[in-house]
Amino acid sequence: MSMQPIMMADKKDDDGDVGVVLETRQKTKKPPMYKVMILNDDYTPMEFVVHVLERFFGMTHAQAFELMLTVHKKGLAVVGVFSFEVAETKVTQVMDFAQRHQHPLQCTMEKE
Ligand code: TYC
Repeated sequence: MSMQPIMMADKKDDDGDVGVVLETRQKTKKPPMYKVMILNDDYTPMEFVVHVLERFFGMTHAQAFELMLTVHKKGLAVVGVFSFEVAETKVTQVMDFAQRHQHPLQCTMEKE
C-alpha cells in the first residue's frame, strides 16, 4: 500500500475558477431614449402646430390642440419619447415640414 500526497487534481471543484463573483446580475443595458420637444414662437400659426402633432405624432385633434396650447403658454413641451433613430426622424420631418411652409417652428431632441 502506497501513500500518495493529495494533489489539487484529486479534489472536487478544481475548475480553474478563482471564485471572484462580485455581481451575478446580467448587465443588459437598456438603450437610451430621447425626448422630442417643440418650442413656442410668435409666428407659427396655432393650427399648423396642431396639424404637425396630428400628422407626425399620431395625436387626436383634441390631444394636439391641448399640447399646442401648453407649448404656447409654457414655451416648450415634450411631444414624445423615442429611440435615437425614431427621434431623429421625427425632428427632421417636423423641421422640413415647417421650413417648406415657411414657419419658424423649432423641434429638438434631448437624451432622457
Ligand atoms: N405662439 C404661436 C401663436 O401665437 C402658436 C405656437 C404654439 C407656435 C406652439 C409654436 O410650438 C408652437 N401663433
